[in-house]
Amino acid sequence: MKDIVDKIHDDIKSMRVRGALDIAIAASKTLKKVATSDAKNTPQLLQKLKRAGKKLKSARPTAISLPNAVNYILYIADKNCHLELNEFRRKLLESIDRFIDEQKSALDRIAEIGSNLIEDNDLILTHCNSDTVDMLIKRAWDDGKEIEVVCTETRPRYQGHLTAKELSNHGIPTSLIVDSAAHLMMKELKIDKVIVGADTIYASGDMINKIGTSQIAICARELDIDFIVASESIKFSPQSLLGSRVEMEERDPSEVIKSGKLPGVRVLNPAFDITNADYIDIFVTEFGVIPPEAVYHLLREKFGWELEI
Ligand code: RI2
Repeated sequence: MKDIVDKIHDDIKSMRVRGALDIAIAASKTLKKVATSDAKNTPQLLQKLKRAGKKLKSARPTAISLPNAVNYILYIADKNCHLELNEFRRKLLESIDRFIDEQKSALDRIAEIGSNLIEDNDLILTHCNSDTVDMLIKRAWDDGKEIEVVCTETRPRYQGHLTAKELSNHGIPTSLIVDSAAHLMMKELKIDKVIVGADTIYASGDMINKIGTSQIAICARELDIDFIVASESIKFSPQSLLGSRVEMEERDPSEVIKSGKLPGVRVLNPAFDITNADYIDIFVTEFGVIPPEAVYHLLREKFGWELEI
């Protein structure tokens, strides 16, 4: 049987498990399993956890939520490595459970805060598939807001179809457009708000999300449409305070062209792009609504531990 760490690594890499928050939670649950596995003593278990963490972090490079979750759990493990094995395990499992619960509460809090930003008759455009955005929009609908949503398909993997299905199953009037119709539809349908999720947010307020997000943000600015990012703080990059940048994932050409090639043509498949802070109006986080300029302060306040390592 395949080792659980290898299995989850492969699930994340192949995007069977996807979405920035979901991959962080999947990695946390995997480390929880490793924490309950056989070991002779604390140093041995700590070694196992570090090996597993390294493997999990290598599954996909761009969403900072993945290393943030793993690094946090390893930080707690390191801090408690003086404890004897059973006590070490107990402490660690408790911390992982608390961490996972905090992520779920963050999602809920963002939905609550975000719903208050939505007005009756708002026409919202979203790109790709973000659980955070889905939750926010569904909460607004449940709170009685009469809204409609336009989803972009999000080639090449069509995650926009997932969003459209989810929101329409919830009873929300939903339309689907091809990615290249975004500008025209934003203008003709008179979109009120664009709301997207995030994979990584830098201290500068620049934000990484699914490929195509940045051009939608530029269109939103041209048309004077609010551009809102809904994101848990787990997607903020503490290392960006020190100038560090994540690797931008480039996926297999076979996701774009079934055969993987067009004779004589190089097929490129970048999975993410960076939206400049200048094009972002606000971030909705579990700590409240903040402008891009406030990301720096939030990072210093909430992720000080990360910079101590
Ligand atoms: P939640 C996804 O990445 C999308 O880019 C989405 O906007 C972002 O993660 C955040 O998703 P991918 O895994 O955490 O589809 O809000 O490449 O679910």
